[in-house]
Parts: sequence; structure tokens; C-alpha cells
Amino acid sequence: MGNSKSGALSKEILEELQLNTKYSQDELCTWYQTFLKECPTGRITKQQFESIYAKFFPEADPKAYAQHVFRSFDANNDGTLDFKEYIIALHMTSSGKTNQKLEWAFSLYDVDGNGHISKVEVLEIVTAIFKMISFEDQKQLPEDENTPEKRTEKIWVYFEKKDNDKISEGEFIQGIMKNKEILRLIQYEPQKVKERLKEKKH
Ligand SMILES: [Ca+2]
Ligand SMILES: [Ca+2]
Repeated sequence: MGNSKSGALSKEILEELQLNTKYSQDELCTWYQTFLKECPTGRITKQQFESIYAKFFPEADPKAYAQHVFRSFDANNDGTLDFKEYIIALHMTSSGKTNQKLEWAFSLYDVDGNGHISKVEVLEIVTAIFKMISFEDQKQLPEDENTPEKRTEKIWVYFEKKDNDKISEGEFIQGIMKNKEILRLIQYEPQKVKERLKEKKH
């Protein structure tokens, strides 16, 4: 132990990440150095994660959504993200295959982690998503999806579920593959995020 700050990435973790993500050894080592610069402890706390989101959405309230995303990334449930969890998360949400992205979306919506999604859980995530949409943008939403309740109802009807029914992971993924409207409804307006990121770059 002791001075582990200089620590190179262990061979075990490196091999596991290469296997699971297709990132190269060089890429992973470079990211690890950057990661350690930002997080010298080697772990991202929930508060740090929330403040990253706060920077991206200065006019909104992304805290609840950030907490849910954090939970879905924290694979071993210890309240922090280590480098491995961080890279897997990055991979699943950006370069991962559709199936992996949907598996991740399922874990995001399965708030209590019991393997099923209830209507209450959908409402919880959709409500968190709404807090990130500015009031101006909310006004532009179609009438039948312009509140968290209406949007949840619409999603639930697409899945052909009754109020107390549950959605399994298989149903969730198949449902979205069959109906792209569901994908649009369960996501935060990705176009808006992209535009905002572009603005920041220029
Ligand atoms: Ca963890
Ligand atoms: Ca659940």
C-alpha cells in the first residue's frame, strides 16, 4: 500500500477492461493517468459526480438524474466509482452496442435493482429527466408527453402494461427494439445535449 498514487493500472484490471471494451492498452493507460489527476484517490464520489453534471446543465437541476446514473454505474454498490466502473460506464453509454446501452438503460430504470421495472420507477426516472429540461424546452413538447406523468403513461401504454404490471429486462429491450418511440421517450433529449456540448467546444 503506502504511496499508491503513482500506481500503474494492475495487469488484471487492464486485461479485463481490454476484453470487455475493445479499448487499447495505450488508451486505457492514458485515461488512467488523466483519471488519477482528476481523482487522486482513484475513486469518484457521488458528490463529485453530481458536480460534473451540474457543470453541464447550469440552468437545470440534474442532481436527481446524476444520482440515478451514478447508482447504475456503481456495479459493486460501494458508493464510489473506481476506474474500472468508470471505463465500463463510458463504454456502455458511448461506444457500446445497442444491446449494452439498453441493458444499461434497464439498470437505470430498475431503481431498486430487483430485476423488474415498475410504473413508479419509470415515473421516478422520467421526473429526474424533466428536471434537466428547461421550462422553455418543456413548452415545446407534444401535449401528450409534456409532464412526467403523461410521459410515463405513454411509455407504459407502449409496453402494453397495466398499472401494477412489471417489465422484465427482456421485455424492456425487445419493446424498445420494436418501437423507436419508446427509446425517444425514455431518454433525455439527446439532441439538446449534443447541441450544448458543441456550443461549449466553440
Ligand atoms: Ca463502486
Ligand atoms: Ca425494480
